[in-house]
Amino acid sequence: MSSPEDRIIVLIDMDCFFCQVESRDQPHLKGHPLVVSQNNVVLAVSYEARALGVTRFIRSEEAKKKCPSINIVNSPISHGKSDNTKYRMAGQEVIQVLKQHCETMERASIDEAYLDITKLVESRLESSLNTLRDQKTSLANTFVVGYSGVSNDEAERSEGLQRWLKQVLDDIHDDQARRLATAAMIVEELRKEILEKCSFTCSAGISHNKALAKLACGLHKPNKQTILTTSEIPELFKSIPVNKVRNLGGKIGKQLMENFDCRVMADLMRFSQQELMKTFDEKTAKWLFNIARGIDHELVTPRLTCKSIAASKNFFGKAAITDLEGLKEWVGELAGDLVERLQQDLEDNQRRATTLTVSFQYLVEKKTVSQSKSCGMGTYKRERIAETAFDIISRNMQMPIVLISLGANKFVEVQKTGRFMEYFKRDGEKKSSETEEGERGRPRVEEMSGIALKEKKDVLESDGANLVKLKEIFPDLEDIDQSVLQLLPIELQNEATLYMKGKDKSEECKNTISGGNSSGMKTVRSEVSSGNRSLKIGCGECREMIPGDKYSEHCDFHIAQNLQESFNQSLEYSRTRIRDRRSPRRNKTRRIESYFGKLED
Ligand code: DCP
Ligand code: MG
Repeated sequence: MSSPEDRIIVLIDMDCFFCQVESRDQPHLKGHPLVVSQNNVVLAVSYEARALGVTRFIRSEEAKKKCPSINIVNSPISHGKSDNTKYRMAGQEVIQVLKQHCETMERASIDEAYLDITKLVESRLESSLNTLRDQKTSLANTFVVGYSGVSNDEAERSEGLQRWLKQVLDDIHDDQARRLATAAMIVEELRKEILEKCSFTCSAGISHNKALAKLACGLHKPNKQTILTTSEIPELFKSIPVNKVRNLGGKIGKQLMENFDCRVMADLMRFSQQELMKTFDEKTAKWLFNIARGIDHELVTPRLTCKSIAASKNFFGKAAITDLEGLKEWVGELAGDLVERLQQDLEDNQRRATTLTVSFQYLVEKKTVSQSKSCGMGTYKRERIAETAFDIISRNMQMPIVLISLGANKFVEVQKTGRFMEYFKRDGEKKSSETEEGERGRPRVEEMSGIALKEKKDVLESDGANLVKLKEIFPDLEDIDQSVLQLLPIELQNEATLYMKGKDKSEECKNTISGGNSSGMKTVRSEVSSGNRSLKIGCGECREMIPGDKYSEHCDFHIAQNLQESFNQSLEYSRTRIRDRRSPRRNKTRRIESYFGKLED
């Protein structure tokens, strides 16, 4: 491939997806006007209902008024809010079919996926062109931009397609077009297989990048596919509104219309990158300059799962949350919903979210104010997530609250293949064969004496590799979920216990210091100082091997560091700055500072 634009990219988008899922469950709805509503708002409209003027986002009653014969299905409710699990799982069925044919696939939404089929096309180029030449396939649902007309008229489609195909097959030099024709054959097959296996129709866009594939896909629906060649872009862009292009639907599109008077994509061609940089940053300006010419370098990132999982709810009008009781109730519901989905996701995709993002909106003088805060997530426990969310939102104390969203993101894999448990079993097997190597050079436990023996044994038996593994599963080791912990092989359970002990120990000391008594710290020192000074001791906090005679000093450093961190956190969260310079907190901070000063000396 000489350039990224030589890629063959496809967008598959399911037709009126929620409606198809519902009519698969209730076949008597198939072929009839149908809408799927959530909270009385229409989210999906069947093509039969669209033909009768029903549109998305109207209220169910309005849909009924427009089309008295309409069937209205309310989507399932769970935790007091709409539950899309059924639709998500149906989308997953389609992904499973596509996965059999294409590795480079990115799930873009509940019913959309991008596929990079460049390699597949290469491998089938010659044979597919022969098939097309021999007219063994009719590409029955394929449209070609610039050839097949803008409507879904079949005669026009067929005539235009044949004209284009003749050109493609005669001109052996138009490699791009030949590869797009091959792609069209492959996509017809994929769509047929989806219909056979899942009973869903879908539409597709076939072109050289994500933006063009997405644009092409929307041109002919339902149950159709559209080829967009680069040579047709200038003409097509004369009629494409700016906000219909991927990534231009929001603020950027609005700025282009307001600041540059761009109505259609062809208008954007008039501006140089420098001119665009007067409004946009360099990266955006460059992207806009390229997209005006149909160029988009964004790769299809292999990803079959969504980047984040969120449980959200709007609280419109009288439903707005006005007190802490209401807030507590709803964060509990949303956390419950989130946890159910995260647990399912863990089972399905063997990954754990590491970050929790709490977003909420409240009204101030009838204006909506949005806030969002992210923090580490080391547990899938409903209560802990609810507490964290409650803490974040209530700290703000602004009412009424009109939206709450609890999102989990930054996922880490917990295994590459096979089941969760098998992974750890395999890993455990590997570990035992590595034990000999890992043991070399370590002091024998019997070499130690006194009270410190037990603690040192624990520390010394700890293995850095185990800690790395443990961190893959529990990125926030501060908050380990015991129920999941019990599923792990014993060495990882031990590692976690050791880690927690190390934490408890420093917590204990922290508490003692905060209370104005330093005896806890001294105890740790005296225990450790009874050990063999020639040995190195693994630090339970930072995992470094520390010479025995430096160990107590090292522990003190962590104690002070932890204390400092906890002060920093409370300072960050505090809404009012410390005003009283003589406050006890200030005195404590000074003590820590002087302690660090002492260490540096
Ligand atoms: N959906 C939703 N909320 C939105 C938009 C869509 O819950 N704001 C749901 C309902 C849709 C599904 O997601 O059925 C897929 O969205 P699409 O935009 O792909 O719309 P459809 O699949 O319904 O129709 P189309 O045939 O135009 O793709
Ligand atoms: Mg769709």
